[in-house]
Amino acid sequence: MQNIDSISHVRGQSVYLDDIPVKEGTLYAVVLGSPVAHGRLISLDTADAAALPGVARIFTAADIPGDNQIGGIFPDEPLLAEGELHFQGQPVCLIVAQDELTARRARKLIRLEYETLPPVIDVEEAWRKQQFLSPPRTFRLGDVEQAWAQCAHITEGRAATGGQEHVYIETQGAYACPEEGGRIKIYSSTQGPTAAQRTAARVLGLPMQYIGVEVTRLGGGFGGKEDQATPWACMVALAAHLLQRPVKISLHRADDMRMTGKRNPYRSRFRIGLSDDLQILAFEAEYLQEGGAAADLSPAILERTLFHATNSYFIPNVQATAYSCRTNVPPNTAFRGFGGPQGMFVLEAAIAKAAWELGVPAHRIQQKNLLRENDEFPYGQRAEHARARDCWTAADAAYRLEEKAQAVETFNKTNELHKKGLAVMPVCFGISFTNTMMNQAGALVHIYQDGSIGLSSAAVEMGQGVNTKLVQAAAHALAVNPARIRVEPTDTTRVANTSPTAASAGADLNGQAVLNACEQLLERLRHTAAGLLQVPPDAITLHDEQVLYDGKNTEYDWNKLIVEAFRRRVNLSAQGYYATPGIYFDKQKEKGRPFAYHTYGTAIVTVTVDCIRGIYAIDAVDIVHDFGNSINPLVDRGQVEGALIQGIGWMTLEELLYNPEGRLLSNSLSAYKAPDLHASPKRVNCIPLETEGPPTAILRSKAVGEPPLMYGIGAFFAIQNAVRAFNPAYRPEMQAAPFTPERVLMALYQ
Ligand code: MTE
Ligand code: LUZ
Ligand code: MOS
Repeated sequence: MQNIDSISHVRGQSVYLDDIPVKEGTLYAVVLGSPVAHGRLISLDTADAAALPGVARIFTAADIPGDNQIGGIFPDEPLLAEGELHFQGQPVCLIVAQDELTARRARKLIRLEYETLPPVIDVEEAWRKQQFLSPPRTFRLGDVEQAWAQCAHITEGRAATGGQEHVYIETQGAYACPEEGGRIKIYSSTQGPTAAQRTAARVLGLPMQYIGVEVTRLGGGFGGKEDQATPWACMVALAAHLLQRPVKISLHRADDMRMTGKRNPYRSRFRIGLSDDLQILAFEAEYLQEGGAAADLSPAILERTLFHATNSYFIPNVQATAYSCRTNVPPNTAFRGFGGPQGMFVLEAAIAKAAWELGVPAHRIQQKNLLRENDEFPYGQRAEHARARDCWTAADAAYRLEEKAQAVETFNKTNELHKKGLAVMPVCFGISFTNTMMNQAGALVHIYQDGSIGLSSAAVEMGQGVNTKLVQAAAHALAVNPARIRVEPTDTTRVANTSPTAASAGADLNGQAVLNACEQLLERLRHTAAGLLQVPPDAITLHDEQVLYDGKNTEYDWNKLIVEAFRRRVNLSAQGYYATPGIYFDKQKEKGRPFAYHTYGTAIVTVTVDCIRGIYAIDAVDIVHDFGNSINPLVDRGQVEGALIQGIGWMTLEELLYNPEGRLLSNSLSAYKAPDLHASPKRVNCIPLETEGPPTAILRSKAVGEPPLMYGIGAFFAIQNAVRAFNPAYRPEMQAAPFTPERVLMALYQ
C-alpha cells in the first residue's frame, strides 16, 4: 500500500502547524535568549519594548502562574530563566505582538543586565569537575579484571562522536487558543502530545483536563521533538491563558538551531582483549556524555548507550560505565538511535584498532563474535531469534564480501591517488522504551453509520509512515478496504496519557492498540451477524468486506452489516489499549528484559577517498535488514534509506562547533553541512532477511525507524580503511567522528 500522505505531500496539501488557518485576533510570539552561556541575571528592562506599538505583552518567569519547570526526567529546567543563565539562547522572555516583525523589533529593545560566569563547554572539564546530570551507571557481565590475563592481545584507545542537528524541515512551533471555561487548545509540532499537555498544565497551574493538545503531523522530528517541542507549547499556552487571545510561535531556523538541543556528543575510552583466534574476551569502556545545561532526556540516552555497548556481538566479560556531564550548551536530547549509535561507535572503534594492530581485516573479528541464539547481553536479556549471523551470512552470500574486499585491495594496489575502503557494520537494536512504563498506547476507533471508519491513536505521524501502517492494521483486522479508514489528528482528548512517538515503537505500540480496538468491534459485529443469520457466532468471519458463514458468502456485506448493527443498538466505537508484555528492568541490579525484541541487520559500506583533496564518495551500501514480515516494504525501505543517510551525515559531514564562550558557530544551514544528494551513496541495496517476525511487532513487522541509522557508522570505518591504505603510518590518537574532508586530509598526511 502506498503511503496515505504521498498525494497530499506532493500537491502541497498536507497540513503542518504553519498551514493551520489562524483565528482572528491571533498574536505572534518570539523568544529572547540568553546572550551568555553562563551568567547571573541582574535585571531585565522591558519598558521600551513593551511601549512599542503593536506589542501585546512581554512575559518573564515572574508571570508564570504555576511551576516554572519543564524538566521531563528531572525538574532541573525552567521554562523562562530565573536568576541563573545556563546556555546561550536559553529562553529569558517571551515577546508577544500583533505580528512577528513587531515582536522581533521589540526583542531588540529589551535590556538585559547580567554578570558573566565562566562557562564549561568541554565535556572532559565537566567530568573532572564532577558536574553530573544524573548518577553514573555501570553495566557488567562476567569479570573483566580476571579476563585480561587470558587475552593474547589487548588494546586501548579513545573515541569521540560529535553532536547532530536534527534539521527537521519544519522548525519548532506551537499555536495556543483560549477556549470556553478557561480551557486551552494547543496545536503543537510535537512527538509527545501528552508531555506538552502535562507540562503546560504544570506551568499554568491547571489540571491536565484544561489543556488539549492536537497534532496532525510533523515535518520531521527525529527525536528533536520528543521532549523539546514542549517549551514552545508551554510558552504560547502561557501567553494565550494570560492574554485570552490565540498566540502562535514558529521558530526561525537560526533561533531553532541556537536554542534547541542536539544529539549528545560523546568522548570515550575503551580497552578490548582478544584471544589468539580473534574471540573478543573482554571489553571495558567509559563514556562521557555531553548533556548540556539540563537533564532533558540525557539520562535515558545514557542508559541506551550502555544497552548497546556490545552492539551485535557476544562478549563474555564487559564493564561499561557512563557519565552524563553538565555543560553550558543547550540541553542535548533524543536523536534517532538515542545513545545507541554513540555506544556502538566505541566498540567498532575498538575492533578497528585491534584489527590494524593484529594485521587482520576488522570484519574477520566482527564475524567471529556475532551474537548467537541465547547469548546473554550485559543487561541480562538473552538473544531470542538472534539474527546477527543470519544477516551477515545473507549479506556475504548476496554481496560476496571476500570478493568485494579483494576488489578493494586490487584497486588500492593499482591506484596511487585514490584509495578505496570497505567496512562492515552489523547492527542489533533493542525495541521498546527502556523505561518500561512508557511502553503503552491507546486507540479509539469509530465505525460511522455509513460504514466509514475514523481511527485515532497516540501515534504522531512525522514522515515515518506510522499512519499508513495503522490503516493497514485496521483494514486487516476488520477485513475492509483501507480507503474506508481515515486517520484523525492525534489529540489528547481522544487518546489520553500517551507516550511520545519514539523509540521506533510507534507502529508497534499504537498498532497493537488499534488491533485491540478492532478486535472488540469485530467480536460485536460477528455476534450481530450471527443474530441476523440465526447461526452461531463462531462460524461467522469477515473477509474482503463480506460476511461469511462457514466460509461462504452471505447476503450481508460490510455496509449492510453496519446498518443492521446500528439499528440493533450495537456500540460501534471501541477504545483499544496495549501494554508490551514480558518486559521489565531492575535499575538496582542493572539487569532485566527491557526489550520486546531486537532488530538486526548488516551493511557493507565501500568508499573512495581522493587522496589529494581529502574528499570522498560513498560508492555503495549493501544491506541485509531484518524487517520481520514487513507490513509495508516501500515505507520500510524509505526508513532504511533515510536513516542510513542521516547516519552517514553524522559520521562524515555534520560538525557542530561552539566557541569557548559557548556560542554555536555552525548556526545556519550554510555553516552546518547536512547530507544532500552528493553525500548519499551512489548505490544502496537493501535485501530483506526472510523471517517470521516476533508477535510483539505489529503484524510481525519489525520496528524500523532507528536501527538503520547505525549502518552509517560503517562509512566512518570504510573511510578510515581507505586512509590507512594511503598512509599506513596513520595512528590516530583518538578515533573521532565526523570524519570531515579536512580531517581526512590531515589523516592522509599525518
Ligand atoms: N522518519 C521521518 N521521515 N521523519 C522522522 O522524523 N523519526 C525517526 C524515525 N523515522 C523520523 C523518521 C525516529 S527518531 C523515530 S523514533 C521513529 O521514526 C518514530 O516513528 P515509529 O516509532 O513510528 O517508527
Ligand atoms: N525515548 C525514550 C527513546 O524515552 N526512551 C527510549 O528508550 C528511547 N529509545 C529510542 C528513542 N527514543
Ligand atoms: Mo526517536 S530518537 O525515538 O524520536
